[in-house]
Amino acid sequence: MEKRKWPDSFDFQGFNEPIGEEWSATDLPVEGEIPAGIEGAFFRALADPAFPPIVEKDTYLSGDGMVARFLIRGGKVDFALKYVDTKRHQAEAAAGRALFGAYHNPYTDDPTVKGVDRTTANTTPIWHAGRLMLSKEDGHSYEVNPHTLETIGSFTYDGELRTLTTSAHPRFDPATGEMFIHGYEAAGPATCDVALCVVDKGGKLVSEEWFQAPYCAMLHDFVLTQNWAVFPVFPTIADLDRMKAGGPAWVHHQDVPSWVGIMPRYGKGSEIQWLKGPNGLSGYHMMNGYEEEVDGTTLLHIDQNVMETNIFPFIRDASGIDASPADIRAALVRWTIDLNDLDAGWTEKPLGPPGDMSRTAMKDQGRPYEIGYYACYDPKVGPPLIHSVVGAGFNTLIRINVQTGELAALALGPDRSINEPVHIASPDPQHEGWLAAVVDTHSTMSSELWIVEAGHPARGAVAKVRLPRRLRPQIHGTWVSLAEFENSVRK
Ligand code: V55
Ligand code: FE
Repeated sequence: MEKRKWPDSFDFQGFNEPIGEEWSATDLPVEGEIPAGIEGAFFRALADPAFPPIVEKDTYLSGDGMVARFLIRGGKVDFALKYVDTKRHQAEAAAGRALFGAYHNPYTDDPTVKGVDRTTANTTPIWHAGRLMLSKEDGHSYEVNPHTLETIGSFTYDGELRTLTTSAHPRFDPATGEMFIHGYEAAGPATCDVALCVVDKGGKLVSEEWFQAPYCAMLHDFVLTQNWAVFPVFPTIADLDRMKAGGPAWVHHQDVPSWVGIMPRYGKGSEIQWLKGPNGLSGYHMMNGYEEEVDGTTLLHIDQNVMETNIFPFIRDASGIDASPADIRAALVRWTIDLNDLDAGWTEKPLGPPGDMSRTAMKDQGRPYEIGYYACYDPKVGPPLIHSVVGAGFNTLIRINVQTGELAALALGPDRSINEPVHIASPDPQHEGWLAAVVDTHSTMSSELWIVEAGHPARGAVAKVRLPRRLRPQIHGTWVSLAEFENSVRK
């Protein structure tokens, strides 16, 4: 292939330089020992553009979806990486060049692909009811065969789905086995319609309730508790006229309030209630949330990283916001809502240092919990290194006890970036399990899979799996036990 020419921005440089090749390898070299309790598949979504963009500037977020899988069995590790063969990927491969235009703006596409599904399915590998689905918030997920990584097609629950989108951040109730998944811009570009879908343990779509958001926000994630679905809404807003004029889809508004919508999780869309909060905030991922009975009322706690402005440089540029990432104030915080006093809005309490890609054990989702994990960039560990979606990679892995504030950290030093970890539950319920994450070394441009004791991240990796080739940084990942993997719907 002729050498591809990439735009001059961090999205395409250093560890972010596109790779664009499918490959696989078996029995990778392991330093240390894979703990015997770890058997399963670690699926990862990557963004890796097959062709240079047709717009002058483009973001990392636009890259074609690829799905990666580490398969861990009997202490051995296999790896495979393949494109998600979306309609978009097919159309561009046939043309031998990019045809889809600016991020999230269909009005900038080449006329030959008008109406073609433009999602890249590059954000999260979702596992539910024995199926693997690669998702992005701007369209429907694509089902992928978990064994062959071959793409099956767009996934719409047997055509039952009405929303035009489902997000990359479903929430699961570990007790019922249900999956709750929302979709914003449910009725099309820049619409305020949001859908909340309930999918039962068997994978059947049992309800789809719509509500109106206060504005068309980039509604990336939400929180599920035992009774509530909670939607933090931040003022990164799409505008149809601006999009039609070929402008940026997303502009962040420092002078527009944030909101939280709360809806009974099995309720009607019309039951949503809105609480208004401070102007200009931003957030993408929520760690967890739960309800607590206190003095005759119910408190709803939502734990998430909240920032004073949007973290994506391309969105700040489009918004005329001048701030370097290192100066943006942020923190892991707890927002608490008193269900008997919604007019009071919410209160905020700091929990931990700023960071993102938060995880908990699946058993803790939506109920009172203690332990969370996330990645952060700590300037004391090293200078910012180009890695992943916001420019500076994460160099520290954090374990936090959200009840006591106790922190433990694995600092990776000045030459490494860490991708989002997955939590792997242990067969021993007394044991906290493990975290697995790909760690990238910049000086050697190489990637390794690290396995860390979840309860003791500061001790470092108990096993490192060396990869023969560099990986492009991950977006999100999902752990699937070997039993679930082997009982998949697709064989
Ligand atoms: C995010 C990632 C996306 C996207 C929108 O992490 C938001 C946030 C990889 O794609 O399209
Ligand atoms: Fe995300």
